[in-house]
This record gives sequence, C-alpha cells and structure tokens, in this order.
Amino acid sequence: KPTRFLRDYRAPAWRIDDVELDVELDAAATTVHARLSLQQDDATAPLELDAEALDLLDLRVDGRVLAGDEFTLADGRLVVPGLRGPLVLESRVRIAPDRNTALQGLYLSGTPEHGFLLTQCEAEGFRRITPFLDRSDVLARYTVTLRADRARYPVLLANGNADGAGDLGDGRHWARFVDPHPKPSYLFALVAGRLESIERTFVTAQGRRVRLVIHAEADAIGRCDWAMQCLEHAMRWDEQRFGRCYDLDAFHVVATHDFTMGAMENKGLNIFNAKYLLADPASATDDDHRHVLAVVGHEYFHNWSGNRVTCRDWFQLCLKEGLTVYREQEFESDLASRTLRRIEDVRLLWRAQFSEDAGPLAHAVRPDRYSEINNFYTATVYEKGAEIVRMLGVVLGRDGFRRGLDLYFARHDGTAATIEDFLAALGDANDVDLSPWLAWYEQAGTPELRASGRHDARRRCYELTLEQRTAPTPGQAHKRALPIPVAVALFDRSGRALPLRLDGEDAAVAANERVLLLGSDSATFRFVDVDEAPTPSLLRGFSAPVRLVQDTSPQALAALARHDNDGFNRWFASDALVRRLFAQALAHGEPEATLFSTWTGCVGSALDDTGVDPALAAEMLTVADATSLADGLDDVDPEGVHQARARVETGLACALVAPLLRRRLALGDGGDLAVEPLAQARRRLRNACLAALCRADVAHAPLARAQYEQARNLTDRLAALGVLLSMRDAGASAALADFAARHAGDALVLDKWFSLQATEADPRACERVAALLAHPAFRWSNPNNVYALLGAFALRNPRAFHRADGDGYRLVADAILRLDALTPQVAARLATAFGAWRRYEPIRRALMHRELERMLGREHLSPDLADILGRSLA
Ligand code: BAL
Ligand code: ZN
Repeated sequence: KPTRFLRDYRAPAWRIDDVELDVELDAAATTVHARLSLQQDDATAPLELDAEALDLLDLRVDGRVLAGDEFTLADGRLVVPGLRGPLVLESRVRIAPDRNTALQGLYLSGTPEHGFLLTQCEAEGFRRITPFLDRSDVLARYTVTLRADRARYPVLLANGNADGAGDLGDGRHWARFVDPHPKPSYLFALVAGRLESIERTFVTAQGRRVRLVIHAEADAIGRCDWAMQCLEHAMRWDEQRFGRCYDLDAFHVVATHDFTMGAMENKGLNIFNAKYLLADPASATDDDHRHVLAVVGHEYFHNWSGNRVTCRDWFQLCLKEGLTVYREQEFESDLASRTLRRIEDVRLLWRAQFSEDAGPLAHAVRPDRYSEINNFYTATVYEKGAEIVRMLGVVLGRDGFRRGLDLYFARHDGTAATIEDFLAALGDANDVDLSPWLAWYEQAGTPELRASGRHDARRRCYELTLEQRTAPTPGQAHKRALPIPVAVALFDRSGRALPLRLDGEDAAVAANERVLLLGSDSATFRFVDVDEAPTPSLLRGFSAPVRLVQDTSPQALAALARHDNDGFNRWFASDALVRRLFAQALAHGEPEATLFSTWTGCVGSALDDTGVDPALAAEMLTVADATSLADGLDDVDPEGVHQARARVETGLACALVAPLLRRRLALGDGGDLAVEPLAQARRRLRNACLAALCRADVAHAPLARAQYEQARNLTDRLAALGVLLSMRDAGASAALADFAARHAGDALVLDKWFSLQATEADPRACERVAALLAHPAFRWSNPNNVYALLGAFALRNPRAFHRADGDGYRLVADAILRLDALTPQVAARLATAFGAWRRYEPIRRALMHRELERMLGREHLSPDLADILGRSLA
C-alpha cells in the first residue's frame, strides 16, 4: 500500500448525506443494495469510492444503469468520471461472508450451520460491504433494511432505532433500523443469527428510557449478567463524572468468539470479543471481571468520545482512543481500586509502549504517515495517548478538565475533529495556551527525566533539578523539550508531608503535593522553609510517561516504599529498588546484600500490615516482568535477564517465608464467589503469597495442590495450576489434564490453559507450544486462540521465544506466514515480536534478522504484514 501523509489531508470532494442499505443476508452469498445521496463539494473531482473484495452486480446514477465503460473498478477503487452532483448512486454487490477469514467487513462467526453473521468495519472494513467514501470525515445518516431466513437468522440488528419488522411470507423476515445520528462508515454494524438475550431498562438523567440488550449464543447467555451490571454502572458514571447521556432508544451489545479486536464501539450496537464480555466466577478470573468492567465502559464511553465527536482522519486515531482509554481508566479507578489500576497501567506502559518506542516500530501518538492503519492500533496510540490526556487532566485540574471536555463536545458534536481541536477546546475553556502539548502527540520516543535534589541547611531550602532528554527515533533525529508535569511531595524524617512553598511565593500550597511543570530542557525548583534534607516523592501517580532517573538513596526509596501516602508511589519506590537489585544481579550475579534486605524489609512490612490495600501488597510482591526490566538495555541476553530476575524474585520469597505463611493464613481460604474489589484484592494477595512460598521451597507444593483441588472459583484454581506448572511439580501434568477435562468445550477457559503453558519460563515451552498447535481446541482462524498460544509465547515468554538455538523464532515465523493468508491483522500483530531485534546480543540478533528476511521474502504478503516487516528491517 502507498504511504499516506498527514500533511496531504484534503477535505472530501464528495459528501454522502443519506445512505439506504438493503441487505439480503446469506452466509455464502449476501447481496447489498446501497442508495447513496451524494453532494459534490469540488466540481472538478471525479467520484472515487473505496471498494474491496466486492462482486459488483450493477451500478446506477439517478436510476440509470451505467455501462461497463462508464466506470472502472481496480485496486480497491471504483471511479466514475464526469459526474456532477447532487446525485443518487445505487450499487448492488455480492459478498461471501463464509469465506471472509480476514474478519473485516461482513463475516461469519462459527460454522455455517450454527454461527451468525456480523460486521467489523473499523478502520477500513465498510468498503468490503459496499462501495463507499470509506473515510471517517464522511458522516451520513443510515437507514438499513435486513432480510434473511427467519429460522436461520431470527435476530436481526443494525445501528440506531428499530423502525419496523415483518414477515416476507417465504420463511424469510425483515427488520429496518434508522440511525438519526450522522456517523462515519467505520461505526456501521449489523448482526444476524440465532442469539439469546438479556435485557434491562435504563432511564438516563435526561429521562430517556433505553433498552439495554446483551446478545450471545445460547451456551454463553448465562454469563452476561456481570457485563450488564458493568454497562449500567458505565452509563451512570458517564452522566455523573462527565455529564454525558445516552442518545438512542436501545443499546445493543453482542458477543462473538471470532474478533480481531477486544470490542468495537459501533453506534448503538457494540460488538464484543466474548473474552471481554462473558464472566462468572466459575469460568472467568478476577482479572477477567475487571477487564469486562473496563472494556464495557470503554466501548460505551466511545459513544461520545469517538462517535458523537469522531476523528477527521486516521492520523487522529488517538483523539478518540487516548481520551477513551483515559475515561475507562478513571471509571475503573472510581469504581474499584485506583492504586491497582494505576500500577497495572504503568506496568503495561513499560512493557508494551516503552519497548515499542525503543525499536524500529516507534511512532508518534499521532503518526504523520502510515501505509496500513490497522498496524497503528498500538500501545503508543492507546496507552501513551491516554497518558497525554491524563497529564492534561493533572495540569488543568479536575474541574478545568471537565470544563474543557464540555466545550470540546459542545463545539464538535456531530463532526470529525483533530487533536488541534481538542487542545484548543481544553485551552479555551481554561484560558490557557495548550499548543506546546502538541509536541507530545507529534514526537515519538520515551523522554528520560533526570531528577537530582540538594538540601541547603544554611538557607533552609531544597533544590530539585529536573532535566529531560528524548533519544532519536526513526525519522526524528532531533527532539523538542516537552511540557512534563511532575507531581511532587517532600517527606520529613517522621514521614510527614511538608508544606510546599517555592522561592518567591507568598505561601505554601494548601495540599502537601504539587505539580511542577518542566517546560524546557532543564529547570531547578527551590523549595523554601525546609529544615532538614527531605525525602522526595517524585512523579506521584506516574504524572508523566517518562523514564525517571533519580539520585534518591536506597534509604529514601525504602522510606517511600514503607510510608508514602500515595499507594502508587509506595509500589513505584519498591519497583525502583527492584530495578537496582536486578541491575546488580545482571552485572555481578548477585544483588548486594544490604540493599536486598532493605527491600525485602519493605515488602515484608507491607505483608504484615493489614491496613495496607491487599492489592498493593500483592503488587509489591510481584517483581517486574523481564521485558520491562530489560528496558533501556542493549545487547540483551534474555537468558541472563531471566536468571538475574529469578535471583531477585526467589531471594525475596526465601527472605519472607514466615510473613508469607502468616498472611496467607490470615486471609482465609479465599474460596468465596464474591467479585467486589476487596474480595478480589484478598485473593490476589493470597495467590501472590502462594506463588512466592512455592518459589521459596518445594515443601510448600501441597498448599498449591490443595488449592487446586478445593478451589471454588477460576481465579484460585488457575493460580494454583500456574504455581504447580512453574515448580515442575510431579502433579503438574495431571493437573493440566484435569483442568482441560473440567473445561472441555469452553473456549475462553481453554485459552487460559494455552497461555499458561505458552508462558512457562522454560525453554521447553517452545516444544509444548508446537505440540499444542495440533490440539483440537486450537483453531488457526480464531484470533483468541492464536493470541492465547502464539501471542503469549512470542510476546510474554522472552526466555523461550528467544531460545539461543532460534527454534522459538522459527516456530513463530512459520505461524505468522500461515496466519497471513487467513487473518493478516493477526499475523502483523504477532510479527511485532521481532521488532526489537536490534537490541539483542549478536547471535539472537542475527537469528531474528534471518527470520524477518525470510518472512519478507515470501510472495503475496498482506499489506499488514509487509508493513510491519518492512519497518522492522528499515
Ligand atoms: N475502536 C476499536 C476498538 C476500541 O478501541 O474500542
Ligand atoms: Zn477504543
């Protein structure tokens, strides 16, 4: 595909005001009759529509059938020269949903006998349904009529409000939907099939009665109650926190097992990967329950941040995704544990986004070019995009941010906007110029923030010097200084937060935490009235997505890990100690003993203190993953990283056996079925204790065996199974077989079983994964299966994927080539595992390079995969 550039953006020459779609549904041959009311804004421009994988039956303009020489259809473009608008263009096309394994456009989920039909149109799937101006700045009103066999497809759904249904007399029936809200084509959706449903009524703050309906296949509908509760919470929360109400008579949600994404925010008809919708304690873990809460919220919140105000073009993808991820984070933080959510988000940012930024696939949150937009649904666009919104929230304050968002929605409702529009609305509502923040959207790379402090006893002041630097990334050699908000608190020896007054200010700020804004390469902030050398707590709540390098002493970090009044920063300080210990273990084989006992003392005291959030204690027990520990290293030897990490992790466990046993016992059997945050947090800690105990001493294996047998929920059973597997316990194989038998036929649970084996930190996981590819529950055409087995192996098992003999690379490269012919998006995502190849030691580097070259040398690669491979090798 040719590269597109942001600078080349042009407003559309033609617009579509109204769309009427008539769809005759059939798994093997669906016909789509489209009637487009077109306006011409540029009198010189020919009509050019996007059209892919369509069998064009006929084309009419204002009722006249066009002859074959009056248009061309090639390379995904339908061009009709010489037309003058306004006019009505009608097309009839035939498509084959049952052969659509790309899972873009209209496709079949499941088998022709038992499956159902559905669509996925973001980013460019609608052009596989009908010829169209398939771009996000063309907003149209849709009327959609679906016709289908009633027995085979009893449920018919499309966006908007229901506008009639009836029988066609020949075993078929019809249903019509009118969506009053103009929308871009990527938000179009239809669903047809045998689906069951659960339903509730929600009354919005504006008094609108809304039917909430969740649809799933018969064997899954019993697992939708949690999602329904989450949806109701999300709708109320968005009203209360952001003043956003729902705007149609019905909100439908549909679950499918065959989906490339997590879920999709189609207007009034969200479609969900079953993984993020189905949940009950017997078949979903606590983490699954929290993910359902977050994703149901995320898709619902898109109704405003994405649907009512959409993106002008795909370069602006972060406009809707960054903002919506931020809204989702706030939703979960308000409803469950803010500390846990923040820790998990930061762990994800480090593992997925910092590493993306450090390799050849680095790109700006708003990229200025792309060839395949599907490859930009990345951690950078989503997670770093959310971090930028979070920083703006920190700088503007809660009320200022709300004012800005209100203005953004009011100004741009019903239109397609840009990042500039977003910053202007937030700035205008607060009378500040936010244009310097554009640099965060335009500049790739992880800034390094250096912080050094100096106390001057004579002048009773503390000087904090902050410096920033961003290393070059592909295509961006020179970096600008960014506005970096650094939330700070200073603690005295007794752990009291000091009042914070900067030199030149009349009085200290009321709160004992404040945000310093570093707007240039470096700055020094002088706090006055500071009698003793304080302990600085920096970047509180991770107030900016930077790599913090601080000169804080181990004693000061330990004090923060024990006493910081910000839960996140307690963990952050503990993690900083882990990284120092890991670096020592990597360099010298062993971490330094004094530092080690300083750290284990901190974690031990969190374990013993029942006043500490159990989720926080569990996180302090969980050592950073290998990918995140290797951040910033060159010539990485994954085996060395694994060994160094294991020494830190095992050393911690051995040092804390007594408190681990004490706390695990005190937490009780944890076997209840409650899913409220505290119950989840207690299970989390109990299972973290179990894992650590079994790491310390195989004598604790009976605890894991007993928990496996007696567990009454999936969280505990799966945790115990994971422990048995990682201990290579004699009973592990039997437990694995038992687990598979208990959950036979349950695809989502078996995916966890696949992942557990694929992520076992043992080089032999490679052979195991190769064998599991032949398991009857594994389908190459199912993205969840592929991510659960191959994705988990390639992206979350560095020790086995990076085996020195290259077998891990070969296994994954072979799989990618096979997948590319089926579902290119999935193949491309898997191929990102090779992106960081230049950061590895020479032997692995050469092996990875060879596989990249081998893949790129294959004929007929999809544009998705060719793009990832090409950029990786550039
Ligand atoms: N828009 C694609 C799925 C999501 O981010 O909600
Ligand atoms: Zn989204």
